[in-house]
Parts: sequence; structure tokens; C-alpha cells
Amino acid sequence: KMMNKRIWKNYDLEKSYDVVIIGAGAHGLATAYYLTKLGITNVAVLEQKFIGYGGSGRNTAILRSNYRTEEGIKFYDQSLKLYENLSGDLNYNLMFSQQGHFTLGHSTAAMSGLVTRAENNKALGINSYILEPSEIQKMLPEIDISDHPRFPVMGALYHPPGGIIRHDAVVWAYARGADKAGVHIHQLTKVEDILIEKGKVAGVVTNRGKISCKKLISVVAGWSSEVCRKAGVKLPFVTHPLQALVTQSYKPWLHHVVVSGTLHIYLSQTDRGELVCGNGIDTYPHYGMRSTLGFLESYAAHVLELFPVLHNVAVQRQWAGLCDMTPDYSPIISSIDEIEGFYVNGGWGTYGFKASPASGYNTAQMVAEGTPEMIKPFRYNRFMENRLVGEKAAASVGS
Ligand code: PYC
Repeated sequence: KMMNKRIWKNYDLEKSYDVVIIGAGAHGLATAYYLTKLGITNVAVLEQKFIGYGGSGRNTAILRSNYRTEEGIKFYDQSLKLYENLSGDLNYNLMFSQQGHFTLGHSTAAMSGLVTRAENNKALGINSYILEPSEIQKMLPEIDISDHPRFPVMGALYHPPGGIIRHDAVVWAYARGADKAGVHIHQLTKVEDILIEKGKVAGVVTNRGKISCKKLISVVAGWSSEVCRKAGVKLPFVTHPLQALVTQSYKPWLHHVVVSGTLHIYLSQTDRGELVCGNGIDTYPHYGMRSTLGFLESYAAHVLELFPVLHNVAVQRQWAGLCDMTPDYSPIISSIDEIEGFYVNGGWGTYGFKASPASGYNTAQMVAEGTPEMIKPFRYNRFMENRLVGEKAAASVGS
């Protein structure tokens, strides 16, 4: 029964669905949307809070595909291409600005990592190349390119198709698309237990009642180990908060995304003029979502080394989100051999938002038709079989 009118509807909980997705962030909603494209519409998406409450609403909206491994590059390339057409597909203006993305290098070791990425990117058709400091200066006039900072800029990996998008709109648009095709999105619906009978998924117990299903997908960045624990599955996720901040609005000044792995910072400017800024994960694992003075101080100290011109900007808001990290800095997108019908999509670290379309697309394929080639490298058993997909050098500020 429909209870009110929004761009997605509220429904009573059905007793049974063909597929239940835990987590209504961009990945979960994209999975639901792409399932409907494959003809599977009897789907529920369960969300403990509200849609986009987790990482999808807390990230810094950066998109790029300049990864290091072949597996990562191909996957994020597919994601970026899906993003390029997403406003049209979902009929929703997502304000995707492909303004170009800099990863700065401040040491010979960092430059050698960036050169490897540039070469690997080029070999796979990704537009990404090395810039000299003088070329960087032309595109980022306010950057301090001198030898005065502790870590002078030695060069950059430049990736023209990278950019930023309106992250909330991505969540809303996928929610609307899935809803229109018949998916039930249940907010304030927390999964308390996972029911397994004779090695097969039988359903979930929620705070609103029990649901039977034969296929269950965990898509809960940050909370993956908690959800997997309910199914008795132990995977190598470790959860760290990642903090970010936004300044007041300033006239357009920064026209590209800038990342420095060495300084653990990144920044971009929104269409409204705010600077959106973040740095590395909290160094020890925890589930706290309060942002700290320590983060603010550390961000300010580091960003001023690059852009002294920012010494007077006013910070408006700061926050934290949860990242579940795997040992090789690549995700797990996998069926689980021990439990028929159970699928896990997690371990997105600090690089999950940009993966949302490809993550949803491939997860839907996996559930409907079997694991596509694109995501076979991301199966969970790679950790037992020594087939890691080492993306640490491309995780930007993930370490
Ligand atoms: O992987 O591009 C990235 C990123 C940006 C901010 C956090 N991670």
C-alpha cells in the first residue's frame, strides 16, 4: 500500500521479496536499479537510517579512473563512463563537472608511482599523463611551486576526465529510478539477523518484522563486517573513519580537483563556491562519526603548504564517514561459496563513491546471471589464494 508521495514511495514491508539489498546508499540503490533493467523488480532495499545516510552522503564527490592495476583501471573506467551518461539515463541533473584531476608528487618515490600509473592508464586507453611543475603552475596559479615548502611539488599525474558530481543527487536519482521500476525502498529498517537454512539464505529479521528471500546482498560501506558477522562470514574488512570539511562560498577560484598523497589532502570547489576538503583516514580503526579538531588542524597545516592563499578561509562544517578497508585496497564484490544466495559488496575504502555505477551494474549482473569477468578479480577468496589486487598506490589518500 502506498502511504505518501515523494520521488520514491513508502510501502508496508512485504513478507517476501526475490532479492533483498541491505544498504540504501549509492551502491545499494544502483544495484536495485540495474537489477530492474535485468527484469528483476521484486526487490527490497533496506536502510537502517535514511537513504544516503552513510558514505554516499559523506564523501567529497570526486570521480576518476586513473588507478594503478589493470583490474582497477578497467573497473573505474566503466564506472566513469556510466557516470558520463547518468544524468541522461536517470533523467536527473547530476551536475557532473569533468574539470580535470591532479595527483601531486612530492618525492622521487611518489613520482615513480605516478609514472607507473600514467603508463598503465595510457596502455588501457585512460587519459592521464605526467605534468612538470611549470605546467602545473599555469593551471593552478596559486599553488606554491617553489622549493620553500617541506615537500616541494615535483610533478603531477593529470587526469582530464576526472572531476566532481553532486553526490546527493546521485543517490536520489538512483532511488527514483529503482522506485519507478517497482523496487521497495524501506528506510528506518535495520537488519537485526540473517536467516540461513541448510547453507542457503532464507531471509532477514528486521526491526519491522521478518522478510523471506532467496538472495541477499550486503552493500553497507563501513558496516560490512557487522552485517557479515550476522551471516557467520568473516572477511578481512577493517573500518576507519574518514573526515572532511566544507568552507564558506568563495568566488570561483579552483577549477580542478587537487590531491596530494604525501600531504594526505584533497580539495575541489563546488558550483556554489565552497571548497570541499578532506585528508587521510583516522589512523586507528573505530566507528566514531564525529569529526575532530585534530583533523581540522592537520588539514589546515597541510593545505597551506600548497595554497598559502587559503590562510583566511572560513570553515563552515566538518563531518566523518566510515570506510571499510581491505588488505589490498580493492573491494570485495562476491558471492559467498559457503552460503547460497549471499553476496557481499564492500571494502570500498576511501574510493567507493566513484565506483557506485559500476558496482551496482556488476553486482546486479552477478546476482541475476553469474559473476561478470569485470569483477572476478574482486572475489573474496583472492586473500586465501594470494591473488591480491594491490591498489594502495592509487588509493590517493587512503593510507
Ligand atoms: O580516491 O579519489 C579518491 C579519493 C578522494 C577522496 C578520498 N578518496
